[in-house]
Amino acid sequence: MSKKRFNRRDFLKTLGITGAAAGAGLVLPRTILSEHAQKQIFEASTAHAAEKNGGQSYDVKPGQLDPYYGFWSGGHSGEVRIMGVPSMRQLHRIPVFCMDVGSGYGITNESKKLLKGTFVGDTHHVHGSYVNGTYDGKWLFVNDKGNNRVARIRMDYMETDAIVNIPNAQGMHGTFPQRYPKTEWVVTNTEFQVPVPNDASNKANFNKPQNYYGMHTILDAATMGIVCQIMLDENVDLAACDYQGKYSMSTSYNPEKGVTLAEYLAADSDYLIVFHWERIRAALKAGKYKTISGVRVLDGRKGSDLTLRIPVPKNPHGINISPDGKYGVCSGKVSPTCSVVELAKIDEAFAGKIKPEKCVVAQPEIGLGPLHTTFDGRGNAITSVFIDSTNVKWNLDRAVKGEKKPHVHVLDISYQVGHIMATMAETKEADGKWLVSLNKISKDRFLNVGPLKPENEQLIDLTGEKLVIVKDEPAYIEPHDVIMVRRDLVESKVKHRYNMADHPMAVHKNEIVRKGNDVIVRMTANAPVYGFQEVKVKKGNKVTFYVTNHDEITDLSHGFNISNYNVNFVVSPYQTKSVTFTADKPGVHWIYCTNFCHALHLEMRMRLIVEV
Ligand code: CUK
Ligand code: CUA
Repeated sequence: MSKKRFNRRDFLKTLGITGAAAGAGLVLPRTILSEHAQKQIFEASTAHAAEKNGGQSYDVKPGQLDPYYGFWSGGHSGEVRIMGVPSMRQLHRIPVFCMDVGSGYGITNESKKLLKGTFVGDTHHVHGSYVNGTYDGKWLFVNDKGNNRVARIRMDYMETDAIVNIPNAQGMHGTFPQRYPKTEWVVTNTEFQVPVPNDASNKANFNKPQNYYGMHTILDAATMGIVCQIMLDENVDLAACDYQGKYSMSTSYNPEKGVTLAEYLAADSDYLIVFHWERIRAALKAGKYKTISGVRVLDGRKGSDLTLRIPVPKNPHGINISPDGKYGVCSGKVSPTCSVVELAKIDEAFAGKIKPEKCVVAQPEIGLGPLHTTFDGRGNAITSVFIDSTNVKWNLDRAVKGEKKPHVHVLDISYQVGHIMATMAETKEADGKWLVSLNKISKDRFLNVGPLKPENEQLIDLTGEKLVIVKDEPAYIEPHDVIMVRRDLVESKVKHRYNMADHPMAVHKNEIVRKGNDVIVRMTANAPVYGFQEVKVKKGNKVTFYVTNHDEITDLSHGFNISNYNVNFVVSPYQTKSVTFTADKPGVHWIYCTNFCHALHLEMRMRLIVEV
């Protein structure tokens, strides 16, 4: 084992957290990992740590399938990844807001229609659609912080099927689907406050941050249209929906509308903002909105009866609801505490019977920099603690009874954890089997691959009293969050081939249609041949290829690469894709299959002849 361990002081220096940080409530943590931590990491690296702990094996043998689907957001790669848990095998990558030259997402006409020319995306939070508080295996929803979008992924094909651009807002962040009775609404938050509308018509406010606003946006899950926006004076960060279909809620900060670091940190108390859905529906019905950028905007600022502001310290980050639906846990980030909000009290606070602050029933001290909380379904919460680099398991009941340190176990992780998530933890079926800690920094945990190092995702056995690390996995840029869904809720819904009827342009007969300057080639792919062996076009023609894969055999996908034309995509069984380009380079350009499909895969090719 390497002796060289991660130096926390150096790390904080790189963050610029030194003297000034004290004013922000940050205290310098331990400088190096404790001996205890090193021993623990060593123990974890021995093969049988998990078996010793709870008898649970993380070893998924060749040919065996994982009991959980993990859906990982891919950060500023713009994608979503599917992992097997506990094997941590990467099973699939779903391009969402980004271009993917392997599958042709961003290259084909169909995907261009979704992306509308914007290939930069930053996916943070991925959540599944719900029925009665658990996953129904239908959709995933994911935000794009980079360009103000939310996407929907249909889980039968595991592909992006809708992307909505959200106006009047910037930095879509916390995003959460309705949990009960089923997902009809999806809420999404803006990290950044901006002028509303944020366009030339409102230029008078560009330099007046006091006239910037945050938004809690409600989407219709089925249509991916915008139901309404609720305007706020705060930056709204993470989001959650309750288990009753009554409320959504968001952590928030910066009610002072600062635009510099010192200003964001000025207030000692920020809010958990709760949104009252019944009142929102009534306000829409009563026409109490302004239409801005084509969207109905309701006023949720202080004094509004649509919102409740529960004071919590300080720049809180995660809001996570316990699987029994009783508590919301706000992680303090700049405060070492987690605030436990009893959701039943929210009714009384909205009714004016109690003050909002009375909703907070416990405030245990968890560690330095608590970010996100997850649950084992047995009454324990596990919180990621960024500055300490720990996962802290603590008991909710003990906290509510007033214990300041209701800790069960503190696990050192490597290093600087962001999100953590337990299996099924965002459902009422939380099963407390596995925990994943998404650590931002890997330092010396893996072979050195240059200055851009992988992140470190650690798999933790959650079945025993203590948390035990059983696996380190490197990850490329830059997983933020994850959900882990029991296999039986997903597997039967996932298809092996497309329904040809889902693609109205599916090709049943090979044909070339010429209309003026346009050449439309409609063509099959059927191992090991394309529908044509050659296609002749004239220089300057606008050429469109439609390709339908007619192989129904599971896992027989074809590629379609046009030499010199910057085109490649993959068509899977019964799928149709198309691409349009100008034939501006005369010559012979071989089109070939890029995806291994047949003993004569190499021979699966044809000529595009661009004549002059
Ligand atoms: S997160 Cu997105 S900025 Cu904690 Cu989900 Cu960090
Ligand atoms: Cu078709 Cu390779």
